[in-house]
Amino acid sequence: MGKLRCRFGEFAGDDTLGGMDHLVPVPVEVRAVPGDDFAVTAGVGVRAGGAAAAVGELLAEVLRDATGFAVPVDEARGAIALTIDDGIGHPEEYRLAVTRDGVALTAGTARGLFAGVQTLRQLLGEPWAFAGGVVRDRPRFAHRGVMLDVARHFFTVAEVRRFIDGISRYKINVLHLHLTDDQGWRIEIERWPRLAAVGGATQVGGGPGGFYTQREYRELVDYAAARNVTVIPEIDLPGHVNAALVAYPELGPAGVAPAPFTRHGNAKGFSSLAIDQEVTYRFVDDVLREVAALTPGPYLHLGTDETHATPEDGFLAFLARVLPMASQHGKAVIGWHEILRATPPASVIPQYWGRDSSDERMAAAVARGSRVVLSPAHKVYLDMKYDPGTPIGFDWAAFIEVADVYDWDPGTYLAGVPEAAVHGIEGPLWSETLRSYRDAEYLAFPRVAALAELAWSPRAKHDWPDFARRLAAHGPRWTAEGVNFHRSPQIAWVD
Ligand code: TNX
Repeated sequence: MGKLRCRFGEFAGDDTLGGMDHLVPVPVEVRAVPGDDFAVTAGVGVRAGGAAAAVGELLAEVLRDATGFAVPVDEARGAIALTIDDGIGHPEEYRLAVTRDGVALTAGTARGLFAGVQTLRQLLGEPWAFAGGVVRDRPRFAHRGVMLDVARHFFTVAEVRRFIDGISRYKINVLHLHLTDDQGWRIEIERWPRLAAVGGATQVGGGPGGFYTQREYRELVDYAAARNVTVIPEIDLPGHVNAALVAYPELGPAGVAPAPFTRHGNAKGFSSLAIDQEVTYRFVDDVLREVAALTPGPYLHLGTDETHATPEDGFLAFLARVLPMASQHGKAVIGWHEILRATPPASVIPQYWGRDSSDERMAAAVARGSRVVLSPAHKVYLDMKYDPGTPIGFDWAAFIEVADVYDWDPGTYLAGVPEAAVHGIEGPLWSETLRSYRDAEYLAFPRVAALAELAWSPRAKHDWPDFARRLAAHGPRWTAEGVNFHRSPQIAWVD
């Protein structure tokens, strides 16, 4: 079989789809071996045991859905073999070999196997076969993130799961959930039940809002973990707290309940916790304790952006008390780069959302030993419009087309922040202008694929025309899955 058809369509000519030539993100090394495809037939099985079993089961489910075959998972037999090899040092590295005799996927950990399975999925064509060849792959950056703002617009557990499915296909491994803001509080806190019950009942535009019970949240975190996605919960402090003040007025400087806030407008950074009241610190400690207990991942995100309603000395005093609380609850802290005003310890990761290519505080933090996450707003803010015709989204940072996301180098972007200091990159999807989950998909795809390649693939493989050509083959996959993606005019989409 020389030529494969993608499972989502038939393609004439030499531009074969669904093969080694259309992988996104592009692997470190990939070599197609035409004619050495592995035919997937009714008797196919997955060989996976021990730490590989769960990933093997995920792969089997994918194959069952696509082919209707039984696809058993067994630790001793099956032509598609998933193997853990302790000799592979990097936790997300994998090696894949597809020949007419079978598929061999090897990695040092289940996380590496999961990454390899995502590659394998892109190799599946119809009639059912995996394209022949070999891949050797590992990520450039450890943190490959997307942020979803569930505060301005609430997304259900089912929607967030679907989002996790969509981003993990591209080896995104961090989902930062912006759980609290002026317009809504989305996570149940047992000690402060009105946060969710009252503070969760609003959103932009005045809809019903919503929140996750602790049980739902835990299930979401587990679902993500099974797909090598670490959830980073953000509790935005000490500003962006109007919803919390509606629920508990004693937490605010005025001590009286403000009106619920359901607009977006320009009114950013208008709310603040009462910095000089003890109740504020009991509240923060309780919230961080409960959220930390729900969080297997190492990080809590404490926000700290746009604290225009908090006096500067109060902001510094607040962080001096709150940063140690996060450590007491066993977590490292990420904050928007404004957190650097407090000169935090080097373990704190600043997330840079500025648009400048130099920032003194970022450079100084790196000089002190900090690692950083880069989210320059004019490159990776997924809530920016693609172009003036985009019906949703903002444009305050830029219009951001696919090529804009792709065309920068995180390793050289910020003065004084070398590649080794870059923990990773992240695309925030703020949701003020979103009306539905379909809107979220429209803004995320295909830009997430560009972000993912920038974060995963080595700089030496960076090549816009080649990326655009490979990306074109992903349109039919999104179409088949009902993903509402933007048909960017920069891409010669295949139908
Ligand atoms: C700025 S960037 C914000 C968010 C808004 C976003 C809209 C940052 C840390 N704060 O509160 O949702 O702009 O684009």
